[in-house]
Amino acid sequence: MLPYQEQFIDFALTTGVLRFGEFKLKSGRTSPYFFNTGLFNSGATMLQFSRYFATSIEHSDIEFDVLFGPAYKGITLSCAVAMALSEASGKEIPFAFNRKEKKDHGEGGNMVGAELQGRVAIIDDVITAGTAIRESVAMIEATGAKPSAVFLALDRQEKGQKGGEVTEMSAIQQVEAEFDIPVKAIATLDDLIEYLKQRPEQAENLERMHTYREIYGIQ
Ligand code: OMP
Repeated sequence: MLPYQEQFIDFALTTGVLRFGEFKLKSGRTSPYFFNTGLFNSGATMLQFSRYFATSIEHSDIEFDVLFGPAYKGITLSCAVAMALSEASGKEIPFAFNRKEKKDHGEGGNMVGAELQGRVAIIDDVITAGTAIRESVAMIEATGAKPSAVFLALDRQEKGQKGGEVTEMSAIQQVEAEFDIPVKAIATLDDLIEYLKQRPEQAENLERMHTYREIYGIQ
């Protein structure tokens, strides 16, 4: 775990975005932690969040031409992270997002922002089933551009589900394999566990996280 990842986990905990407890997930699983980026809901916290995202993207060494955020969460995310990346690099970072409702007047269509061209990186907070990413890939390909990477806030590194069956690969690994594109998250479940290991007062949470990883974690 790199220092910025540890700082990001600290920040997610102080803002209440990352919580330990008992949470029911979309998959039906009961998780000892939950990550809710909807709570980065002020100018200051969004700015800080987007700077961590920018640092993670720079560490990935993945190059791209346009940053694309799927509606709705990706709308604010693509804008904020493009700003943070510009701040860090001094470069123009074109960004775009879609609207869910197609507009039939004015400029029409469902894309807003920079034209999708060249290598397009998708940005989102967490992938659960990968539906939003698959839809994004289809939208990007329909414009003739190339989906080239996915940037996420957290990789839960847990087994996926397909047609009611548990899969050995996570939804993220499935996306990587299916589209042959890299996925890079600011932090992962492994990072969270490493973070807890360094904090003796978190021993109970660590144990619950270990148990959860043993049952649902990917190899
Ligand atoms: P979208 O933002 O629509 O992709 O949904 C993400 C889903 O992941 C939401 O249903 C969340 O409730 C869920 N989720 C988190 O946001 N954070 C987690 O730590 C775990 C989940 C989840 O349910 O797996």
